Amino acid sequence: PIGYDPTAIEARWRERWAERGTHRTDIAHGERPFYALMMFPYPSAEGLHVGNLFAFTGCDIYARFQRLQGHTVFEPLGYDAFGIHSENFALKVGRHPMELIPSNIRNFRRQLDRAGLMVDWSKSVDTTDPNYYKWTQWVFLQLYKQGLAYKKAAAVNWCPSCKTVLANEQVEGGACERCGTMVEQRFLEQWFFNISKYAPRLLENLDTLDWSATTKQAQRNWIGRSDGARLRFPVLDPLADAGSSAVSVTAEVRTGGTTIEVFTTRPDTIFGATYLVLAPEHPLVDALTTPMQDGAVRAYRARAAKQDLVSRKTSKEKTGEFTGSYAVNPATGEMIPIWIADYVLMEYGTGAIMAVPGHDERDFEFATKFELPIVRVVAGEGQTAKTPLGEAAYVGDGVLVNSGQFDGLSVDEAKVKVTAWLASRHAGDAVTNYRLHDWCISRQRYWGPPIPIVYCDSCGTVPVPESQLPVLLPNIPDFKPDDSGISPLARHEEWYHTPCPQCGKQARRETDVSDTFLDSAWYFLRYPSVGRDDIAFDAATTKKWLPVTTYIGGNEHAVLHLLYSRFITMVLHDGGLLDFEEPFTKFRAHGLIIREGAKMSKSRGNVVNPDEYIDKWGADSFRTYLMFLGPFEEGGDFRDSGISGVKRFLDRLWIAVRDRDESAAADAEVMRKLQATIKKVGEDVPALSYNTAIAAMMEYMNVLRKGERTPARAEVEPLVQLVAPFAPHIAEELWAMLGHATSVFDSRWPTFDASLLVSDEIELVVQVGGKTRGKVLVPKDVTQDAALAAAKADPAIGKFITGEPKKVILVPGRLLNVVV
Ligand code: ANZ
Ligand code: ZN
Repeated sequence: PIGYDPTAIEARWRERWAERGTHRTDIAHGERPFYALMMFPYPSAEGLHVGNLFAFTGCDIYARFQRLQGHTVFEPLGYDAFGIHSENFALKVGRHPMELIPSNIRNFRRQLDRAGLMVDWSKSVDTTDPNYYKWTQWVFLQLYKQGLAYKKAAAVNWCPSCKTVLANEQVEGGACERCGTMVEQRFLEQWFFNISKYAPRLLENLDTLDWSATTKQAQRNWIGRSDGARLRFPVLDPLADAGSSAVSVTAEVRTGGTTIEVFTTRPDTIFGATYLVLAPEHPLVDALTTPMQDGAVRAYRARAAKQDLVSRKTSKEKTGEFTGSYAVNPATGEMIPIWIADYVLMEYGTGAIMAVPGHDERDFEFATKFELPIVRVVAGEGQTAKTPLGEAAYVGDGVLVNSGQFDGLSVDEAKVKVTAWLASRHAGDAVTNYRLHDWCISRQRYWGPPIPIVYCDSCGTVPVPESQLPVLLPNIPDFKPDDSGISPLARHEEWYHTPCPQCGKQARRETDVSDTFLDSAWYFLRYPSVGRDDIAFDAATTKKWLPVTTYIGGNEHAVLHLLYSRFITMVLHDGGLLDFEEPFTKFRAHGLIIREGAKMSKSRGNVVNPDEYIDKWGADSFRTYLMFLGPFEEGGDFRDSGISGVKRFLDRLWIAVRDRDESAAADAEVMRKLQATIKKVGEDVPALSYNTAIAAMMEYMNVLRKGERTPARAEVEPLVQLVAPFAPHIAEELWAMLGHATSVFDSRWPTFDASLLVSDEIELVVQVGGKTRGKVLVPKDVTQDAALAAAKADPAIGKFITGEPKKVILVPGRLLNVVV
């Protein structure tokens, strides 16, 4: 027999695990708790994707390894099954999500079971289960109680095809990320969570977290802290001064009392602010627009209102309109025109800017197009106050010029001094601004938890009392969204008519459902407490198991999901419900599997169906192969050919254990290699360097089976434990074959004898033309050619080996002599 048959072995072990409860975590009593969390999947109709399996396997290996280290490991998994993905799919295939999603979940579960994950299925969650979303609604109420949930009318990105609001990050180049339709702007009354209030804390806490550096950076960028100033520009009485040329005025005398506040990160450039720009939606626009400019301003605002926010930020060609009014630059005392333009966004800062065309690229383009004055106020290396700006703004560092008493100060000094000066004149204050917007959680869709709010004519907005949760999502046939912008639930009087929880009079339920990101912003709190129907999460259990020890997931969730989860955790902490404020102590982002150089996707037709591979090769080979594709945090290229090599490795392992000689003494050389392998795998696995760990085990196998020798028991037994996290079924089989009655995962990771760890590498002295030029590190049994190659590759030595050497002499273990 040349190999083993995974089909029979794997099915048998899965049954045994289920019977013995091998994967059940003793939540109440387990010692040294270790919470290994993986991002839960959305149960798509296509079933499990290799990308899912790559991620889950990577987490599973980590978790199994921690169990072998003596931790009580909790590895839960569930389904993120609400939301637009599921709903759109249901619409596409003409089925109801309430019927479709459970069947998707069953199929997912079947596939997941075959992957051999150490998941404790007794603690699973399905976000569409009323027993789960009851608590999602409860989370909403906690925010409401703390004054962090509010309703406001807001401009939103609206996809006319998906008929829903999109977050900015769901808009790509002005089009809907899902369907490609051009996005419009609409005004809708929506529920928001005040996450921006938490921006400073969300930013500062990042320093305390052990997370992938790229993920932390993505969060920092998203939160987007800017230090700057709010400066106030008095508006001139429009009727008194419209049309006159720029002259010095005394602000106090001629202003009508209105001021325009701008946010700037460059207060040092205020002497170069030659005009102001307001966002077209700015509330002062109507008051500022003179009768002469009224028609043009109206037309411009109407056009801007149709555009989506993303293309407004990115579009190259500058457009705008003059309001007809002027303000006073508080530094120069000059009157400067007030414009509106769509490159200024209402959502950021104050919705108004001071334009400094000399030193800001966008302002430069705008001023050039509309022939507005451009003044230099910063001079870089070799420049003076008089150096013309030429074709572009000067955005570099330097010293101030044309800036009165501040001339000669560096940009950084001037930022502080100019702000202080303006503050002393009541014209501004230093402020820190954050890009982070409040989180819009309303969705005018069907497939989500109804927002637990009732509107009553007498009592106003009334939160649904906790005792009345869940607000059940009704089963309605007409769940399809339409153009009206209101939720499908708003068509069902029989559902939304409800007695007011306060006064009992007839009232109306909120008909929007909440964002799927809310479902996933707290699911990790629920897992350990699944089964407790009286509470979202049990205090003692939570104290024991949380924060999550290690979280593994995709970098596509680096920003939103992880940020929202952190926010919700902080809010619950502030409400006295949690004693920690960061949910994920350690987070690692896994890489992506690509195929033939392209991301796997259905549209490219290059999706790998894991079922086929598992049928043919077994889950153990498939898992190990996935981990062998490349560094786990980088991912790799999936090729059909590679898996046979991994299967061969497991075959050889099986044969080695089966054919071992129980009475043979272990070979010293093999045992030395084994020590090195135990050490390496034990270091690589916790570092998620799975591919190198597998390579090390394969290398050991070559030593073990050199010349088809029969191994001794001591040479193979620890190897079975090393392989176990990767290939759990065969490891259990072999562990039993070695005479153990209990699971290999209840054994302890093998230790190694450091005294046996001799280095296989030596330092070789290299002489070139009779002179010693350095040393190279080479394998003990290096060949002359390989030693020469190593010498050439060393820059300090290689530079002396010019041309073909006349002669090369290797003194093994000591010296390489190159005659040139
Ligand atoms: C004057 C100035 C001079 C600026 C200069 C830049 C360079 P960050 O760093 O991203 O925070 N700005 C402020 N609010 C804006 C809005 N609502 N829409 C569009 N742009 C806005 O950017 C801050 C800078 O972006 C601010 O500093 C402002 O332009 C602009 F040489 O003010 B600055
Ligand atoms: Zn009422």
